[in-house]
Amino acid sequence: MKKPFDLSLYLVLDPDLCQQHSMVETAREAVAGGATMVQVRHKRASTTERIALARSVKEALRNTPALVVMNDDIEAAIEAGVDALHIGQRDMPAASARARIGLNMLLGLSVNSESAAQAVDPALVDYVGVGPVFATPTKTDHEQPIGFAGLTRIVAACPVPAVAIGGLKQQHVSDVLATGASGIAVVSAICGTPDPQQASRELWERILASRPG
Ligand code: TZP
Ligand code: MG
Repeated sequence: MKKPFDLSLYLVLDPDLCQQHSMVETAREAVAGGATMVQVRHKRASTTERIALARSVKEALRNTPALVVMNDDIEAAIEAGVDALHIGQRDMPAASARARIGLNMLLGLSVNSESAAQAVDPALVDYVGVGPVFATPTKTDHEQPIGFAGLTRIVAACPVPAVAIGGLKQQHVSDVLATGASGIAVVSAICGTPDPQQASRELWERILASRPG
């Protein structure tokens, strides 16, 4: 069974930014502070290393509601038994990914344009990552930044829930959620901080404060 998912506070782990704490420790601390999903994204690692890392993250988050996502590496996702696979537009077609992972794993897809959002098939894809909202040094090869206006249009065009990414910090939470996005995805706002639990808690408090009702 696919697990129910909550995109509210989506941490993407980065091995270069997780300096003061290991990636596993960062995941644990971030979830203690409120992170709802944790993506293992390690471009330089081998599949074997990604499997080991994902297993360690899963173990660290075992008694929490947070979900573990694998970026790009479909074999690692299956082997580690993570909750979700996240792919980019250029990685592989969503239909191929869905055929390979089956019906029990969530599938996330990156989108950067309204046309890509309209092309999303909700029978295949469970959520989208939309961005970059702002230019960010964390991903050097990112697409053209879309800003909040672009985010609003893309979220509206998309048939599945969206999480915004790219240059997002605490002060952007309310503007992100006002676009209709379901959540905020961050790397440096959590990984690059001395206290990932505190950074997550502050983001989480802004999320709660920004929600209607
Ligand atoms: N995809 C689009 S932007 C980005 C990714 C993985 C990096 C976002 O990093 P940060 O540090 O939150 O700006
Ligand atoms: Mg990718």
